[in-house]
Amino acid sequence: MAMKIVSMTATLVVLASNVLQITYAATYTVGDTIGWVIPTGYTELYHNWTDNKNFLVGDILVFKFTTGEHDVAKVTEAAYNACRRANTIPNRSTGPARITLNSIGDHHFICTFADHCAEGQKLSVEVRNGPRTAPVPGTSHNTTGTPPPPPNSASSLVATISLVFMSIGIQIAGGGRHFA
Ligand SMILES: *[C@@H]1O[C@H](CO)[C@@H](O)[C@H](O)[C@H]1NC(C)=O
Ligand SMILES: *[C@@H]1O[C@H](CO)[C@@H](O)[C@H](O)[C@H]1NC(C)=O
Ligand SMILES: *[C@@H]1O[C@H](CO)[C@@H](O)[C@H](O)[C@H]1NC(C)=O
Ligand SMILES: [Cu+2]
Repeated sequence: MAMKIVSMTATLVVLASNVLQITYAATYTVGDTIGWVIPTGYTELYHNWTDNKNFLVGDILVFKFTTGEHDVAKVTEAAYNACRRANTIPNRSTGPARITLNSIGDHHFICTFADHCAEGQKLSVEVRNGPRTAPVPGTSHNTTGTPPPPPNSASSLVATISLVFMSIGIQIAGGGRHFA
């Protein structure tokens, strides 16, 4: 009997940890509806866009731009500060471009066209350790682990509860034979 309880507990722990392992990689559209352009009005557009946002390892930046009019180059902090674009090979020349933030630290991006960077088409984000365990409101996500619940969460709750009871039933039904 004690073994049966251990076994049931193990099943519940496995089920619970599947739920806890969900991660949410946030997908941010740089500049939101403005996209990746030469800012008009004020040069701090992309600096201000990062305000109140958390960037974690695994998150994705989407740079929306017209191919042939802009690009995205990941550069050093020095190149970012000086808008140095000589010998800079753009990482992405086709819009829209998705770049996954795959390491901790500051990540710097510029557009290498003409004086676009000097006019404010530059972005610096500080990336902290992930993974993200809750979705960010107002952004889309790629989830890993248990699939995201369908729109009707009542039916997914019922499904989860029946799964738990099914597993307990299997453990009880099968328990006797293990110790025969
Ligand atoms: C951008 O941020 C700076 C510093 O926080 C602030 O002074 C400025 O007003 C902001 N600009 C806009 C247009 O929100
Ligand atoms: C961008 O390109 C440089 C080389 O030009 C490379 O070292 C770097 O890993 C690339 N980064 C991304 C995010 O693609
Ligand atoms: C995230 O989802 C998009 C489609 O919504 C897909 O194109 C992309 O490959 C996914 N990325 C990862 C890391 O799963
Ligand atoms: Cu540009």
